[in-house]
Amino acid sequence: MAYTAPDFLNLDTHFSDEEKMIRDTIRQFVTKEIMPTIASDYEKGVFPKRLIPLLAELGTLGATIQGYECAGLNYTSYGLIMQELERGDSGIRSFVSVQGALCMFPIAAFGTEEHKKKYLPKMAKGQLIGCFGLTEPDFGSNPGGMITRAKKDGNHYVLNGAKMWITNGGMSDLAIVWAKDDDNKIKGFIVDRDTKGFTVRDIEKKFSLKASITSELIFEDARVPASQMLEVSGLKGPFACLNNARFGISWGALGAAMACFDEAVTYSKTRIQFDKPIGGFQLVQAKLANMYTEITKAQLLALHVGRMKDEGKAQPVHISMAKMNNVAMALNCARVTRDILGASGITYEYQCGRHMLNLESVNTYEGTEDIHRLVIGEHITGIPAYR
Ligand code: TGC
Ligand code: FAD
Repeated sequence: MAYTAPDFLNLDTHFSDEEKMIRDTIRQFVTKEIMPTIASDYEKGVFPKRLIPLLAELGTLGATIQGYECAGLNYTSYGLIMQELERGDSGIRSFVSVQGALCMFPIAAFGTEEHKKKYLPKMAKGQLIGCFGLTEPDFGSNPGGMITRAKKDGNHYVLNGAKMWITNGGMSDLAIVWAKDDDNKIKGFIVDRDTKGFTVRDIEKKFSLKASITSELIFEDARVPASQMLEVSGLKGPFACLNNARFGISWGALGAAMACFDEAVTYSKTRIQFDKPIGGFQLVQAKLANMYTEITKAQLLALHVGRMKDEGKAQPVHISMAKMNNVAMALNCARVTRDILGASGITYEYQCGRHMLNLESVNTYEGTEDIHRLVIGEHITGIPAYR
């Protein structure tokens, strides 16, 4: 079915011709390559790997990185790419987020020249896939408590511990792993998949992000050359990556919300009950009007934070607000669309149920909705309320 993207305030006029061209290219790609098969991929619980070379060819992997065969786009363009990909499915956007923001970015920002030359061009081409291991079974919202250890042994570090809920884990060629060294400082390591003592177990039977691979990474005396350590120390290393990924998610969630709104409008104009389209009832119109308003506000927030990021002025707390607001907004749009579609909304024939289940994860990962609320609370009061 044709897709009409909501743009109530004609925000198109705020994008450059290049940004619109990038957005429209990805929009067409999603319509042609993702929409025809995504419901079936999701139902089967498989990530469509055939998309990887296509996503690479479009320059979506590590899109903001300059050089090393990456596209070197601005952050607003990157946001628009995420918006369009998540119109297709959160799992596809997740794949691109993790590869670019969580794996290629730390190599570009904290890696040596040798790391950059070795990994970035191949990652941009989708020939090497990365995953990002921060969360542990007992440390999710509080990653600073991690117990994974990196013990120095000559010119190697020996890694022991486990990382949980790791996107792309099962198909990755390398992992960016965060662990505490002998001085209790958090360090990042590029761990090649064939490292002895590094094993991966996929997490099956999910009802969310089914078209995405989620895994556990296990390290048992995994010896990693000291030369694979990134040049950053402390939580600010992983958090710098999260700032980029959370920014992308704030745009991506918009795409899922826009897809749901379009589906709700189309359905409400054609579904007849009590002898007229359900879109003619005031209660249904109220739901559509509220969704339209919330999507419009979220578009303004994403666009403004995008421009701030391009000017180097976006602070983590701005990104927290965009991630918190836009994902919660999208989740609500998906739930309301599911309601407007009645029983049809629970089938794979429509998108809203799939988006709704995906967005439950998106609301949790990269900092839960409440963690971002607390980041904003700390900004307002100066008092951290996490512990
Ligand atoms: P805190 O004491 O506040 O900070 C420790 C150090 O980190 C610095 N920092 C940041 N730096 C850059 N960007 C940020 N956003 C930063 N936030 C904090 C801070 O300045 C400090 O630096 P320094 O030099 O003084 O040491 O640390 P805390 O542990 O008390 O932090 C509080 C809290 C709750 C905000 C933080 O722990 C948090 O954000 N928790 C959420 C964890 C999270 O988001 N995990 C995500 C895992 S990855 C993932 O989900 C991928 S899903 C991918 C997909 O499929 O798309
Ligand atoms: P918890 O931290 O246990 O939180 C449970 C509940 O308690 C939440 O409602 C939370 O808001 C609340 N809570 C916790 N602390 C506080 C507090 N101080 N005040 C108030 N409420 C609080 N991680 C990675 O490192 N890499 C990945 O690639 C990755 N991919 C993921 C993919 C999927 C599909 C999912 C679902 C998760 C992924 N994660 C990944 C993990 C994700 O980042 C964590 O799930 C998230 O940070 C929350 O941690 P948790 O699940 O342990 O929940």
